[in-house]
Amino acid sequence: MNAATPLHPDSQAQDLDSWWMPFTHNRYFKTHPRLITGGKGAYYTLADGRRVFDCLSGLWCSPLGHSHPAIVAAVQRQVATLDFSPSFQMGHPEAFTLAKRIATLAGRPQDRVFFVNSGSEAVDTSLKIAIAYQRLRGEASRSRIIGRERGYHGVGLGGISVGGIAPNRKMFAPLMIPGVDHLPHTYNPEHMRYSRGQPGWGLHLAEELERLVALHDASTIAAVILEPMQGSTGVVVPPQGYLQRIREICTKHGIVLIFDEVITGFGRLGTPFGADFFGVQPDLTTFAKAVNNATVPLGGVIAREQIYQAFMNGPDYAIEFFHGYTYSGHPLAVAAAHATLDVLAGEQLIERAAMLAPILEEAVHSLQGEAHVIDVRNIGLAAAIDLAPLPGQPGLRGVKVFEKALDEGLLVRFSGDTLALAPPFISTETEVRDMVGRLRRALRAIPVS
Ligand code: PXG
Repeated sequence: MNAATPLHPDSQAQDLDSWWMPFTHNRYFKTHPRLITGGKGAYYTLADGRRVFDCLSGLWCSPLGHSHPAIVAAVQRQVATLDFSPSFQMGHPEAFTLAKRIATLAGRPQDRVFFVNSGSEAVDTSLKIAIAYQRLRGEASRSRIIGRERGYHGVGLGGISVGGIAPNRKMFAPLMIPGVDHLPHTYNPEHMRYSRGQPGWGLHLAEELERLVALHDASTIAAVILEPMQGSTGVVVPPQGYLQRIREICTKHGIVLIFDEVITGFGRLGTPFGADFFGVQPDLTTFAKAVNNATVPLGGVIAREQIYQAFMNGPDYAIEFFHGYTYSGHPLAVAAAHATLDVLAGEQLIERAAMLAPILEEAVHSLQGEAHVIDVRNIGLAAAIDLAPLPGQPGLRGVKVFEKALDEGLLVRFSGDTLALAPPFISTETEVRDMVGRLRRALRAIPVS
């Protein structure tokens, strides 16, 4: 910084150059800035004073709304009591109780929870646990991981290797972990356009896992990682019976099944985890985001008791798993998570998400037939709308609808020409219906070509 650089951010409010923003069209953004300056409940305040409804609960992560008083108070208390404590060879009491609460919420109180700081770290941690577990049980030849096309598992080197979104992978091909293969994704517009909830078509795609086992041999496969519902790619919902069949095949062949529940964990489908919604239990579960309403970065992996026990060998003074982060179990993140779980239970917000789900379904499917709309999908309190791309300019329609929606008082998420909706659990029925009504107006305001 030179002497002429203003120190106070307000004095250079227009200078947006320095922050290289993540997953953002930086050049367009910096000529069309969109700044958020406040958040309260289900609404954000923009720099120009406008109040907008938060249609994606932040980035799928703030279902209790922003600055929930109970969470604010818990974090304030914690920062004044213990701001940081080392988690290598030391621990603070609330992290242990939080781990038990999370395992219990998952319906597997004996399972163990490893804390990290993000979904990406949770995914890479789960892959390490799976590979190490196979080795510890005498199956070191199982080094291969199976992901799925269109899957999003964060941006770590493990996560992009098992993920299935080409732009996230193509630049980094030399860094990919070797031996990964992918299941086909399950989206097929011909067979499932405008389906509500789980499509009836597509169960046969689970048999592709048997085909990969036949190709590579089970003795080389450590784990399969899937999002129970593919969120980032645009709410791609598994066909009926699909996850059950994947579970059966994994069990039959000794393959660890990992559910990436970074989006589906903590109530998004109206059940504590996606595993509960679909009635299929994995061996490892990743989580992040809503675990503490995104107030302080926190993620983790829930591991089956038997997987944890496989690591517990050798002398008891030796470290069993050479992995962890400075901020694993950070006191502020943990305090925010306890408060979040208190509110989720006390205000029955998971039940509320389940109650709002059919209202969202009804509302969002009423967009069928509107200009630009080519598909609508939904499950739990989540939905996606595919828009017809502008000829030769994929992604531009999404930007245009996003901007019009902002004028209508909505912050929607667009990714390419797909819009995603995942409103806060605290939303009212009227707000959910109104969100779709405003989106309809935004769609109608966009020229057809
Ligand atoms: N797994 C899944 C299933 C995710 O959805 C991650 C891992 C990575 O989490 P972190 O905390 O490292 O970002 C995610 C993240 C969107 C959107 O608009 C989705 C995510 C992140 C940002 C935006 O769909 N998912």
